[in-house]
Amino acid sequence: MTSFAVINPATEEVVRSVALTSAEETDTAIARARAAFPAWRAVSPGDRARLLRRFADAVEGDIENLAQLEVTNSGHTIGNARWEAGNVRDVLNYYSASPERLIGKQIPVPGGVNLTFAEPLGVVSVIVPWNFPMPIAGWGFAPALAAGNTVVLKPAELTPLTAIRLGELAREAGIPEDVFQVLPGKGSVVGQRFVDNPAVRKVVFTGSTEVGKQIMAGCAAQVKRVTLELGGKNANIVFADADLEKAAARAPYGVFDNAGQDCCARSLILVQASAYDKFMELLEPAVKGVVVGDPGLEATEMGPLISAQHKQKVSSYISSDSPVAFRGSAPEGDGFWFPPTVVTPSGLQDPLASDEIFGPVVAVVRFEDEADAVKMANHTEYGLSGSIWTRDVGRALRVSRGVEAGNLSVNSHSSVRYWTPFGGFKQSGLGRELGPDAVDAFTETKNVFISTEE
Ligand code: TAP
Repeated sequence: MTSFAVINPATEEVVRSVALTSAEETDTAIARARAAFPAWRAVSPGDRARLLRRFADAVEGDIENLAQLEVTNSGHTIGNARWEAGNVRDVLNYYSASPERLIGKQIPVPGGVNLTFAEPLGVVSVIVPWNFPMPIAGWGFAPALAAGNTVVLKPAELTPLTAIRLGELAREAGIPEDVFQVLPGKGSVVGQRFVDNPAVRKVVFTGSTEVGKQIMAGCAAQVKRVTLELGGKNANIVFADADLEKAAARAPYGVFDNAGQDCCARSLILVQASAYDKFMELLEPAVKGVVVGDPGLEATEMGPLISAQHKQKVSSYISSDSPVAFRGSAPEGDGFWFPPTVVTPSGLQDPLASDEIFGPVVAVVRFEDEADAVKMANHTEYGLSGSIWTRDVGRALRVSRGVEAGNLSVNSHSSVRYWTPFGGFKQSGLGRELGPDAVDAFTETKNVFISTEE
């Protein structure tokens, strides 16, 4: 068995060594999940709900530990990491209401009675990226378990620690071992078995658009169900009639949160030309004021990038020729640090304005009018999120309807609430997670007709 050395990205110190699951071990785990499925789906709705609530309580009791693990493994700020652990608890509690509400329909038909049932799929697999290890895991496993499926989950190789702990907490809460298994390992090994092993009935994938396309193609061979949450290049559109002070003060947190390693990061700021100079004047102190440093300190607002390799990728976008307007600060020395950086490319053809850099780099570009803003926001093949800053409610609604993205916010940068749907248009994904309907994506509708004829 090979293992992986987990590195603290803020210090570059080795935290722990984690064994990597092999392809054979993955198949064994899938077989166990399959064998556990009939008993799990037969657990009465009330008991399944109770087990999920107990799991939520176990997470609640471990929030500080989970948060510290994420600070150490992923460099998330302690404030964010506590929110992320709390999100797992909330998502479990929210979907604990589902087993008792998997309600079918009675549809009027001649000659009998027609019923529909929401049947679980069987073994569901969840593949998680390194940028939000806890919430993204929970968005998959909570509704999947609630619907009566058994789950195999693969955290990103770089960030397995909180997922391993969540697996332990599930067992402590009384969820049978084979019903929810966490398999740390490589995407090309464990993730690939999830796609290829026919006993897995669904792949829930969050990650890059490139790998998502491969997963979708692989799943096609078995018509395997798939949900994809992929990349984004999200526009923050600031109209001249907006509260410019507030728009500028909030803009850094719409992109630099989690060091920009967020599929919803508003990494393209589109500013109406007549307000551009004023906005940039206000943006500079806001960017320079972002507190970058030790993620374990309460006051820190931005930590390091996840790895040396990722830092290299982000750094490759900035050279001495880059149109850098201004930058914030970052610690020197050990750790994968990169300062908040504002660039002003001449247009959307520049990779700074069109690539998902996935780091603390934001491009600011001018637009002329409303039509122009919508066209520019839609220039990308992505379509995940975005923001609109204006005081004109009609415009806010028109632009919200015009932008081709799954999650928009007006006069804020919020994307994720566990009780509202989340997901992407175009190449940002397929399907929706969270919200009242997420459980539907983990069931098949079965139609049964019962003849009443003599
Ligand atoms: P990826 O490289 O795509 O990795 C995501 C996950 O897929 C990891 O667990 C990875 O495993 C696994 N994987 C890699 N190759 C695979 C394969 N051939 N078969 C099955 N699984 C495979 O993405 P990343 O770099 O970790 O994450 C960043 C990307 O995720 C960004 O593009 C970001 O926008 C996107 N993202 C999207 C969302 C939503 S909700 N739309 C949320 C977060 C992130 P290993 O890396 O462990 O080998």
